Amino acid sequence: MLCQAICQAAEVAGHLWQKGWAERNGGNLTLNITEYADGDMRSLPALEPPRPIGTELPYLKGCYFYCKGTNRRMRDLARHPMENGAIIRITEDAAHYEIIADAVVLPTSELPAHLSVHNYLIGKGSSYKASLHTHPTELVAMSHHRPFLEKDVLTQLLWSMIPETRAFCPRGLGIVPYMLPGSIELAETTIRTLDEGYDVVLWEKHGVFAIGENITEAFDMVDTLVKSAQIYQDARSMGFEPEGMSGLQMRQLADAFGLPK
Ligand code: 2HA
Ligand code: ZN
Repeated sequence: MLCQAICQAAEVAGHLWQKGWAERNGGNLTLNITEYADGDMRSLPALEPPRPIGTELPYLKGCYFYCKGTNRRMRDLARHPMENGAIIRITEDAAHYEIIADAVVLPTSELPAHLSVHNYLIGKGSSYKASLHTHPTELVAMSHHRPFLEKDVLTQLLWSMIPETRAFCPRGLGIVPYMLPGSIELAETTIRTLDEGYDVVLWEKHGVFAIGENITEAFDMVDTLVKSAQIYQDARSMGFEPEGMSGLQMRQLADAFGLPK
């Protein structure tokens, strides 16, 4: 089962590269794999002394995560997930992690955001186990336009481009103002925005952060939003403002499929 989760991460990493959302070492992903931590995994020694997370995350005490390595490429992780990622264990003080397998590959630079989000998810009793950060070109481009950064403007616009986006990204797209990549501030603002009810948030002029039961689900929501962004941009480049589905059409869709909001 652990292999399956990591294979799924490798498959998604390949999609990210193919989509053009993962230039160089861009993006990162983490999986909460604590449910697969059997006696053998729990008895693995740390490969080096514990490192600070930079914050204390009480719900993560003794948890296990698969993390993409910092400076590692998604296209490499797709083929060699254990050489471009690592399994870490959170120590008893809930403020440090130790790398236990397979090799000393330092986790992603966005570790504070990823682990803080996992801590938040466990704290609220969520069954979500995966978090994904990537750089989808069309969505990042749209984040450079101030009017799109008003609350739920992009959600409504992207939902209205094609019924699938309303149906398969039913919680919309939250907005996080530009903040230093890798910072605790970015992690905390991401959590506050997810807590408003979103499963995907847009990091202004940087990328998106998505959560899901598994990494494929997180990827699919981003993919659906990007499809809408592409339809919008194609229409604009053909010289017209797309009409979009009406409010009534979207409400009918929400009623028919029992969608939230
Ligand atoms: O991991 O995308 O935000 C590289 C990044 C940092
Ligand atoms: Zn990034």
